[in-house]
Amino acid sequence: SRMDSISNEKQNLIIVSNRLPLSVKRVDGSFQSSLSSGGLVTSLAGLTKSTQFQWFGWPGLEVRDLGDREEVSQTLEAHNAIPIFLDSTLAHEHYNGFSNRILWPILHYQSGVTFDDTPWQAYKRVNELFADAIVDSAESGTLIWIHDYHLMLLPELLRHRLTQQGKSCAIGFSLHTPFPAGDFWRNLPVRKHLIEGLLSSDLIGFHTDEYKQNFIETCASLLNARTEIPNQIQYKNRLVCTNKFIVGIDPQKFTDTLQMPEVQDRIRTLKERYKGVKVIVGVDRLDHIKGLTQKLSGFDAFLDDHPELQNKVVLIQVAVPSREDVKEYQDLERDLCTMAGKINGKHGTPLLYMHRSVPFAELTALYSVADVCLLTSTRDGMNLVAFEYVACQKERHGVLVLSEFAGASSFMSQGSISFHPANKTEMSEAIFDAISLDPAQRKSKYEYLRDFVNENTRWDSICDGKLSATNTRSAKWGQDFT
Ligand code: GDG
Repeated sequence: SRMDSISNEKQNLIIVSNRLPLSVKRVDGSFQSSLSSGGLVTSLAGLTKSTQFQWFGWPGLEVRDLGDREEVSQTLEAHNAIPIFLDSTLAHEHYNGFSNRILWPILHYQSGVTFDDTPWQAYKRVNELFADAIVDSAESGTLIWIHDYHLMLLPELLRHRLTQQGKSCAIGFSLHTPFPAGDFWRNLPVRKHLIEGLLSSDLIGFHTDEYKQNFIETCASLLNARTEIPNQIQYKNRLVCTNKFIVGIDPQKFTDTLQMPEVQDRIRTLKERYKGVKVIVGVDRLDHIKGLTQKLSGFDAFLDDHPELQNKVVLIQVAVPSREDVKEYQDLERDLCTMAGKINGKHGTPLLYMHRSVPFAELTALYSVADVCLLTSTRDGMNLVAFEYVACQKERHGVLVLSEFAGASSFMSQGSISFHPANKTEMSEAIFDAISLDPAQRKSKYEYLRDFVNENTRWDSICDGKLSATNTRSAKWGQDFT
């Protein structure tokens, strides 16, 4: 039966994301690729064990010459990666122009976003080019799993092409951002196109029930879709399933790294350096949604409120460079630099602000020596740093201070201290509470979070389990309805 053939061990899977998990570089006239370190990459790496898959995406650089394109394709082939070539202006308008300057802020409830037709046309064009590139590689029965907001039109464009070729495939879509409440989504003039684009999927996955519910309500109000049955959307001749998938981490990777002798050395050095000092750690991409200006003002308020703690607290903040071609991100970086300087001038250098990325081993050492992890997102799909910190706290039982606006907060609030990121007083109190907890309270919070992180590794919850199972089912519905 169809069920049996789909549960076969080696299943055909196509993964699609805007960027490939490998970065390609031109070195002395030839091309080299290296694995990127982003969250999506690590999360899907384990799939190779159970699944035969191809990964489609933009290789991150412009390649014009046909011979060069051939060479890049061959370099990537060894990693099952298939490049979709885009010229640099188009790629820039799609990625920075529409995806990051218009769509991303709206998904994260930022107001004052101005719409512009040129980047929108580029967004459509890139989604079409992706559909063209993928359709020929898919066979009936292949699962196609599309990731994130750069490709919201792709399910519809792909479905259309697949149908033309007489192919029946299940399409899954995972959104890695929040989905805003109905009325906010109206700020986007092309809102209908994007929702219709998504509704050619069989299954749409969200990080939390709230995002899922917002999406369902938007479908009902904007498109008159039928939504009486929980988790399902009926639109035109399609039945679309939605669900919540807890995107997690592989905690073992962190505990293994912490065991390495050089990491142990590093931990000893850091412990020595910060003897008698409470260490607060923050790790964020330099992005407005992470609430970094709020974090620095909250920390400033905390230091004002507690002069007795001068020289007894340090905030180590890693702000990883991100989207540096976008003006709003350049402005944010400048503001943060100024704020960091003021805080250090005023309070005797309690802040170590790093505008760079740190190697993975160093990251785990930092997590491990920190008494507190402070995450201040104004909105955030999930926030995996919260998970990673917990994975490194087996010995210290450090405290997670987590903004109520991070998706992770809807699962972790019981084991953490939550606060409103725009409220400086609340943030200051939350930090103080965190460093004042007694060992028994810390232990019980830690154990709650540890269990949550260990129960929600990506592999159990998404790939091996729910997504393929639900996809199988909705693939069948897809057939019933077409
Ligand atoms: C998006 C959504 C959602 C960071 N700095 C360094 C470094 N990192 C790694 C972290 C973590 C990852 O980057 C960041 O993941 P987050 O989930 O915290 O945040 P976003 O990048 O905004 O991710 C988010 C996620 O997608 C997944 O769906 O949770 O809400 O915004 O893994 O460790 N890694 C290294 N050096 C660094 O300096 N090695």
